Amino acid sequence: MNNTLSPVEIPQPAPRSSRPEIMAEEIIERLTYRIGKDAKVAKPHDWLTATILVVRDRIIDKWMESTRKVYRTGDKRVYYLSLEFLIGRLMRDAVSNMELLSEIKDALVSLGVDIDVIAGLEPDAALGNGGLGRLAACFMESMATVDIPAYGYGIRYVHGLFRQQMADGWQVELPETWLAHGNPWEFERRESSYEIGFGGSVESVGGYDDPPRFVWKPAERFIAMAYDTPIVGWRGKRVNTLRLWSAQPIDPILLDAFNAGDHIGALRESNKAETLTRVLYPADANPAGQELRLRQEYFFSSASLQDILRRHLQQYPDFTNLHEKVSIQLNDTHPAISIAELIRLLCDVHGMDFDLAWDITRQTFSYTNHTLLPEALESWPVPLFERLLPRHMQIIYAINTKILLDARKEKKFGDSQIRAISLIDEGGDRRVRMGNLAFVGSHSINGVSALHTDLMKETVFADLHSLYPNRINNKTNGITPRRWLMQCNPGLTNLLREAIGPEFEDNTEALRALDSFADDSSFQKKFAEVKRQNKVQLANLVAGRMGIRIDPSAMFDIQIKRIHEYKRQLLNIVEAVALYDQIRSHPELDWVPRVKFFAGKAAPSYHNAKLIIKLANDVARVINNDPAVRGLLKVVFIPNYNVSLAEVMVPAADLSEQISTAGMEASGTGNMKFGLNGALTIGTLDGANVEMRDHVGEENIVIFGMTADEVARVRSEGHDPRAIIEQSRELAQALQAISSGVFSPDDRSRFTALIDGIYNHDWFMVAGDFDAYAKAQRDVDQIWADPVSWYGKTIRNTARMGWFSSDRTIRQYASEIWRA
Ligand code: GL9
Repeated sequence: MNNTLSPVEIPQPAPRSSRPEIMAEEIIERLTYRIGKDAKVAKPHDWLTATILVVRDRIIDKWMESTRKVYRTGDKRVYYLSLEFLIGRLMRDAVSNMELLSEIKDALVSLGVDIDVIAGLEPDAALGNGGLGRLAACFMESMATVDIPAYGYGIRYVHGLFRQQMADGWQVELPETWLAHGNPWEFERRESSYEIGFGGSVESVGGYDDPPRFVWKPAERFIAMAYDTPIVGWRGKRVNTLRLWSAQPIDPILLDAFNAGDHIGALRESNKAETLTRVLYPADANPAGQELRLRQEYFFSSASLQDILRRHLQQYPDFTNLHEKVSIQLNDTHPAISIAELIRLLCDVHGMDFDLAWDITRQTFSYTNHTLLPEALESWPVPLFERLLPRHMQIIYAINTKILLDARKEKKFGDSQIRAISLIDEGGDRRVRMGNLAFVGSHSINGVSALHTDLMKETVFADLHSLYPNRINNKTNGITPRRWLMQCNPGLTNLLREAIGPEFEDNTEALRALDSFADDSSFQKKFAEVKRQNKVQLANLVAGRMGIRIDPSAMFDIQIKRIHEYKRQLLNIVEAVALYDQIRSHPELDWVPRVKFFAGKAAPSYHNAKLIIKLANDVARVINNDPAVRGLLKVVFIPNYNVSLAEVMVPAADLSEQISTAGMEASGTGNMKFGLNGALTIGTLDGANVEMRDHVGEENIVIFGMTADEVARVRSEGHDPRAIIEQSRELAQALQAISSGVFSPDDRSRFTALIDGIYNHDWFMVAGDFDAYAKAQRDVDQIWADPVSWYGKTIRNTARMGWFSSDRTIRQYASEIWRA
C-alpha cells in the first residue's frame, strides 16, 4: 500500500553547503530557533547541540539516499542484533567521516567557539560493558564504510554502564545519565512501535483436518518504540541506522485506579515498562541470571524481528525468500531467543508450516560466540522460561526433538553426546541452554580469533561440532581505524600521510609501506616526537584529574580493560611490587623509568575484581610516595575508564599489556588498538595476540608464558603453585609483602585471601607465569634502552597491523556468512 499523503511529486531538499560561513550561519540559526537561545547567553552545551544539528542535516541527506538505494536494488539487508553498543562520543566521528572537520572548526572559530571544548562535553554513550559492545560499535561503522545495507538493533538504556568513582581506593558505582541533556543524534520513531508480550498461556485452535495453530495469549503487554541514530561510514559513503528500542506502557496511566485514589498504583504499568529498558546489566562475561535480563533479551529480540518482517513485507509478497534478503547476526547468545521468536512469528502469526519456518530460520541466522568461560554460558531455569515465554518453550522443545532425532538416527550418538547437544540441561535444575539454541538455529557459528575458534571446536561445542561439522568458522575481530587511529591520533595520522601518502586512509593494509621507514633515523625521531606529544596529553589529563605528576620521558606501560582475574591485572601488580623491591635493593643499577597505568571497571558483584582495584591503589600510594624509588616507578589507576579515556590512553602507550591466562581471552581488541598506534605488546599466546605475532613478526612483540595447551595440561594433571613460589624468591617476597599488609597497614589482612588463592590453586597461573613475565619485562627494558631498536619495532607494529581493521573483518562476514 502506498501510504504517502501527497499525490504530487515532492522536490528533494537542496544539498547542504559545507562552506564554513554557511555552517556558521546555520549554527546560529539552530541556536536561535531550535534551542531557543540567544547566542550572547548560549552555554557550551547549547553550542554543542547546535553544531551537532548542523552536521546531522548533512548526514540525513546521505541517510535517506542509502535507505532509498536498498529499496531500489533489492539487496540483502544485514541485521546486527546486540544487547550492547559501546559507542562513545559521536560528534568527532561523524564530522570526521563526513570530511567536515576543518570546515566545522573554522565555522566555530568564527563564532568564538573551540571545537575541543564542546566536543569534550558530549556524553560518552556507554551502552555496553567492554570488548563485545565496542566490537558492535566498530562493526556498525565498518558496515557503513564498506557499503553494506545494515541495521544495528539494541536497547536504548536510560542508564548505560555505571560511572566509577574511587573512595579511598575502592570502586564505587554511580548511575550514569547520558541522556540528561537530551540526545541530538537520535530520532524518535513513534510509528515504529510493536507490542511485546510476556507470560499468559497458549491455546491451540483447529487441528482436525488442518494442523493445529497455536495462539499465545500473553498476560502482560508493552510497547517497544524505536529510536534511530544514523551511523556514518568513512567519507560519508553510506549512512546506516542503529535502531534502539525503548519500552512504553500500553496504558500510561490506569485512570480507574487513579480515580479511586490509588495514585501510585495508577502508574504501575508505566513503571514496569520504564524498568524494562532502564539499565544496562553491568555483568562482564557472566550472565546476570535475573528475570529482568531475560525480559530485556526477549523484548528487543521480538521488536527487532517484527520490524524486520514488516520491512520485508513492504518489498516482497511473503517470507519464502526471507533468507535470501535478510541475514541476522546474533552478537553472543543474548539475542538467541530470536530463533524461537522468528519461528513463532512465521508459524503462529503468518501461518507458515513449522518445517519450512525452521529451514528459513536456520538459513537466516548466524551466531558469534565471544567467550569460552563456562560461567558465561547463558542458561535459564525451565520454570522461569515457561512462565515468561510459554509459546517459546514449546517451540524449543519442538526444535530439540528434531535435533535429538537427527543425532540418534544419522550420527548414532550415545547418551552422553545426546545430553551435551540437548537444548535442555538436565543435570540438576533443568535449564534452557542459549548457546545450544543459538548453535542449532544458525547456519554459521563463528569464533573471534583463530585460537578461540579452535578451542570452541574442542571444548564447549565439541559435540555439536561433530553433529554439524561445517558450521563453525573463524572471523578474527578488528577495530575501526577511523576512531582508533585517524581520530584519536591526528599527530601520527599526519606523519603517516607525509611519509607514505594517503592510501592507508581507505585501505589500512597500505600501512605496510611504512616498513621501509622503520630504521630511518629521521623518521624515528618524528615518530618518537608524536608519541611524546601524546604522552604529554595523557600526563596533563592525569595531573588535572588526579593531581599526580608524571614524567613523559618515562616508559608508559598501560593495561586498560575490564578488571577480571583471567586478564591478570594481579600479575601486573605483583610484578610492580617485585620491581619496587628490586629498585630499592639495587639502587646502583640502571633502572628504566616506568609508569604503570591501569584503568577499568569491575562488575559490582565481583568481589575479587574490586579487591584488585583496591590493591592497585594501595600499591600506588606506597610506591609513589617512597623517596627511595626516586621516580623510577609510578603506578597510576585512572578512574572511570570509558571509550573517551581510551582515546587518550591508546595513542600515549609505549607498552601494551595483553597478559591473560592463555586460552581465556577470546580475542581482545585493545591489543589491536595499541599495536596500530605504535606500542610494543607484552603478551601471552592468547586470543588475537597469536595472529598479531604472525603479522608483526615475532621479533616485534614480546611473548611470554604458558600456551593454552600447557595451561589445560597443567590444570588437568595438577598444578603446584606453592612449589613454584618457593623456587622464586622475587615472587615469594612480593606475595608475602602484599599478603602481610605492607600495602594495607590500616587492614593488614585485606589481601590475604586474595594471595592465598595463588598459593592454593592459582587457577589463573599468576604464579605459573610470574618468572616468565618478569623476565619478559626485563627484556622490554633492554629494548627500551636502545631507542633505535625500540622505534624500529614500534614503527613496524603500526606498519603491519592494518589487517586488524574491522573493515577486513566485516568483508569476511559479508562474503563468507551473510553472502551480502
Ligand atoms: C569478549 C571477549 O572477552 C574478548 O576477548 C573479545 O575481544 C570481545 C569481542 O569479541 O568479546 N566477550 C565478552 O563477553 N566480553 C568481551 O570483551 N565481555 C565484555 O564485553 C565485557
